Amino acid sequence: MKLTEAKKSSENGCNDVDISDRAPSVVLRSLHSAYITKYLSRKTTFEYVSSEYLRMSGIFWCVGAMDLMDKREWITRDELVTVVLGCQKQSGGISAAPGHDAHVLYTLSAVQIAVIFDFVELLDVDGIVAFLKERQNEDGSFGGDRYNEIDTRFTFCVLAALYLLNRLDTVNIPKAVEHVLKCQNIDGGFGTRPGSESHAGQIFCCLGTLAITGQLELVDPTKTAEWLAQRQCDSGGLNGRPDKLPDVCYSWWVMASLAILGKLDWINRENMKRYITACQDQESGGFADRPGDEPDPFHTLFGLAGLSLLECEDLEPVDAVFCMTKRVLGDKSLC
Ligand code: GRG
Repeated sequence: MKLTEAKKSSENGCNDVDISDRAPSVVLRSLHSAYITKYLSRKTTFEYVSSEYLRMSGIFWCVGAMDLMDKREWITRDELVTVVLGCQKQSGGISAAPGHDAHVLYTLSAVQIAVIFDFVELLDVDGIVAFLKERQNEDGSFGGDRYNEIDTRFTFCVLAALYLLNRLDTVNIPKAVEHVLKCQNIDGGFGTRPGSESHAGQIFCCLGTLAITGQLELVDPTKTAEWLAQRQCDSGGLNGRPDKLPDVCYSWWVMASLAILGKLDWINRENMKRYITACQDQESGGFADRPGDEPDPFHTLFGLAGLSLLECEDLEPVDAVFCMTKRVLGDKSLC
């Protein structure tokens, strides 16, 4: 039975959830590492098979979550090298899984995995860079793949991957920044494209892009941070836009954005921690979007990363731009 029910909060008009007194309040580290190990070892489950289309990112979420808990020996470097190299296409880009098309989303995830397990030198870096460079349009925007759907997520993916590969100079940075600024709205937020609704995930991508390119001073931090801080509901959880339910992944997208702006103290940390820890599954391990829902690797990474931003429970410090530990990034860490 679900521990929570969605309810309308009378106080701020935001959809919210109740947190049960029985919900966990400390980080269940060993359960989470068991959950991740089991998730990647049971390759015939419906959950695993049906998520093939995003596999490379799924592996990054698992690898990233384990790295935040300082677990290194749960998977071999060789296994990850085989997976990543098996997905590099003739275009140079990397796909979610063998037989799928290359996309910037999975190319960034593959580069992040290679950085965490220290095998960038085994990648065809020139091929990756050529694929990423080709995604830029005349107006500075980036498409995700050869079909050229435009989204500020893809701008972030390209620039983050190039930064991690030391090849940022390959694309037109002033044009990329100009395009990102056109995606800002009068409420201080950013959307997928010029004129699109502000959304916390896109704000993260746009601020991350500006941080990577050293152009953060082009935004008014107060206005954007106000919009972000208003995402906190009475339960302590954060939503991604007004009048939506809280979701543990926004503990990352919103808090990382506030951290990039130097305004992480604009959310109530205690309530935030209470919400994130309540999203843990105390039987199987892993985090869900909301307390009592089914856990998955996506919410597990972003739940742990959110707790790391809050400096909780012995988790490795996380970089707010790359969602990777500062330990693996070394002097590449930005925030
Ligand atoms: C991991 C560092 C790192 C980068 C990846 C792909 C990407 C870069 C960022 C994605 C940012 C983003 C758009 C996150 C939002 C994801 C999400 C839960 C979307 C759901 O949107 P809706 O409209 O949900 O279905 P809401 O919460 O608005 O109801």
